[in-house]
Amino acid sequence: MTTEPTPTLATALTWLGAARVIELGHRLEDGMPCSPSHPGFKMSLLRRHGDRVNAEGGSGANELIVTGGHVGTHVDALCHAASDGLMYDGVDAHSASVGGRFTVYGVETVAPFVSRAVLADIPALLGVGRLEPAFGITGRHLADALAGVTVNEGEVVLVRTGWPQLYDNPVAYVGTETGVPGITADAAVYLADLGVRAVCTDTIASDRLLPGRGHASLPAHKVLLVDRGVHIMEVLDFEELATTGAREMLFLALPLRITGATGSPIRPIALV
Ligand code: UVW
Repeated sequence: MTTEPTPTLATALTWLGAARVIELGHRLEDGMPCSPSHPGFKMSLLRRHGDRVNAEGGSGANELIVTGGHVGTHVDALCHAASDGLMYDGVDAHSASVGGRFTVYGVETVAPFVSRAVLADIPALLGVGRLEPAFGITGRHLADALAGVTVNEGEVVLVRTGWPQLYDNPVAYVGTETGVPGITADAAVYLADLGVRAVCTDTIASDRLLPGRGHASLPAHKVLLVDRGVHIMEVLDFEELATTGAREMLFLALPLRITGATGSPIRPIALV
C-alpha cells in the first residue's frame, strides 16, 4: 500500500528539491565572543599523532573541550530561567535541580527543531545595515517585518539585527559597555502570542542590552522561557540568509542530549 505524504511533508520535500543550505550558526573556537554570564570555550589537543603509534604505524589524535552550555550558537532549555524561584509552569527551580543537573526541562527533553521558519528582518524594515547598540525591537517592528507572511503555531521566528557584522570584534559584539540591540518584553509577548516554538536571534543574549548594564537584565527571557515556555536560540547569523530575500524556509537545529543541562550548542541550517 502506498501512502501520500502529509501536506507538511510534501511541502518539506518540495523545499528540499529546491534547497540551498545556509549555515545559520558560528564555529566554536578559542577567542570567540562569550557572554560574561558563561564560562568560555577552550579546546586543546590532548593526544597528537605520534604520541602513541601502533605496530602498523597508525595513531589517533583527540582533544579536550571545555565550554559553558550557552557559548556560541546555542539553544536555551526551559530550565535555564526562573523568576522568583519558579520555572515554566510553576515548577520549583530549587527542587528541580538534583545532583548538579535539572530533573525537569533539561535540554535532553528538547526535541530537534525541524519546522518552517520565518525571517523578521528588522534592519531591512528600517532601511539600515544593522541596528544601533541598545536598539529595542518591539512587537510593532515584528508585525511590520512579518507583514504578508503567515506564522503558524509551533514554527520558529528568526529575528535579524545585523549584529553578526561585529562578530570578529568580541568586545563590540558582546557589548557589555555599549549595549546590544534586541527584543523587548513587548516583542517577546508578541512572539509568544503567535504560538511559536522558538525565537532565534543573531545576538549574544536576544534581549536588548542597555549600555553599561551588562547581561544582568533579560526581561524577554522571562517572558519566553518562564512565562510562555518558548525556547530561545542565540548567537545565530542571518547575514547570508538575508541576501537571498527568503522570508520563509525549512529550519533545522538539533540540541545535544545532555542530561539535565540548561543549554546546548546547536548547528542550525536553513533550506531555502
Ligand atoms: C546569554 O548569554 C545572556 O544568554 P543565555 O544565558 O540566555 O544563553
